[in-house]
Amino acid sequence: MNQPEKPIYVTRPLLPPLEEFLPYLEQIWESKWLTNAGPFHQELEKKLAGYLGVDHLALFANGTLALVTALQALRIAGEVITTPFSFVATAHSLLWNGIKPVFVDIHPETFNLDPEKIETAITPHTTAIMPVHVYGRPCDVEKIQKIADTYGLKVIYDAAHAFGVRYKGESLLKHGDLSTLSFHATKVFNTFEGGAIVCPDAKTKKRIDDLKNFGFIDEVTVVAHGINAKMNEVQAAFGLLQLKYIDKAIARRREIDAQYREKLSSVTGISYSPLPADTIYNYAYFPILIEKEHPLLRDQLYDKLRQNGIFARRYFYPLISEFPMYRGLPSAVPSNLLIARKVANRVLCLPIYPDLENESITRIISIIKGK
Ligand code: T4K
Repeated sequence: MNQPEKPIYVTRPLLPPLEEFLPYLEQIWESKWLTNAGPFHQELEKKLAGYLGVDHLALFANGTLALVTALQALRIAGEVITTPFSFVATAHSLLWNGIKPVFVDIHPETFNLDPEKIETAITPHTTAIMPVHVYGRPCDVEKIQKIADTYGLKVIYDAAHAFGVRYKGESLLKHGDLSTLSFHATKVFNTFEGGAIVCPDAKTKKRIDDLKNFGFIDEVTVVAHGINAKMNEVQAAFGLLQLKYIDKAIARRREIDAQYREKLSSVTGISYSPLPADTIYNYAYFPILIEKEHPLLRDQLYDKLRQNGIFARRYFYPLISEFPMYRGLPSAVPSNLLIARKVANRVLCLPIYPDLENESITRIISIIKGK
């Protein structure tokens, strides 16, 4: 077994030079303003809204709290239609709000919620749809909005993977009633931990800002059982610094994506979706499917890569609907989620991050090719 000197992980965080971060820390020490909508927080909200091309954005301590608060902000209750093919936080945010998730199958090419299957899952208790732009690839936002309009439903996009993605000339994050982002260490843009809600108007942002601060609207008035979901000044300062490097980082991701596409195109038993149409993509993940024609099963290839120090990941296996708190739901029955099951059993996300070296890509490809 050839163990490389350094392991290659599915991702590594974008970290600008440390010396460039120190002046931000000095400012924080000087001002003694550590959290609660401090100056770096305010600046990052403005700069990110500008960079992403959205009207309003509220920062959060992490993406999960952004999801939980987005649901609370719109007073979503009853049943919400969502995808089983996501990180577990998507559905957990529903349970945290006392909402029943209703799982609908995914589309075989985009791996996103299949709009053709949404309508049959709507009941008198349905209040919203929570789709996920999985791997940063746009959902069928037009069809989803049409269904939402017809049935009077809200749409909250879990856009945790969709930082910077543009669709048909504008930010993907402008679709739906709200979109949430994650700035976790493993994401295209990170603030160590962090997240945001993108919203269309100042009134909604005010409500969201109140909810992330325990529901206070002034020193003595609490209007809702809000939570503490505030981003602190160290996180926000890091975000400001990282924003300076983000275009370069995404450009390198694009090169890596192109190398995988080129080098894997002739490999028997490996398939991958084309780049999304009408989209400026962020190359957040590089998922491949290990088809029957490949000499190894998905888990055998996963193990073989690990034995060689390459830590590809099976995002998103198992399906959310298979976890104990979800598997008893009627919509979690395997026969309802055939495509999602097939994808979850075959998918493998290959390493992709700005510092990934070309030699590492060559090495990963040769293992997949069985050399
Ligand atoms: N919605 C969706 C669709 C999401 O994907 C997520 C999070 C959320 C909502 C919730 O957002 P947050 O509340 O997390 O902001 C990771 C992340 O923890 C999670 O944020 C992410 N999705 C999910 C897809 O992936 P793990 O358990 O796979 O992470 P972990 O610790 O195994 O890290 C993966 C690899 O990344 C490591 O092998 C090495 C590298 N890494 C990781 C960390 C944490 C580093 O190099 N440095 C690091 O600090 O969940």
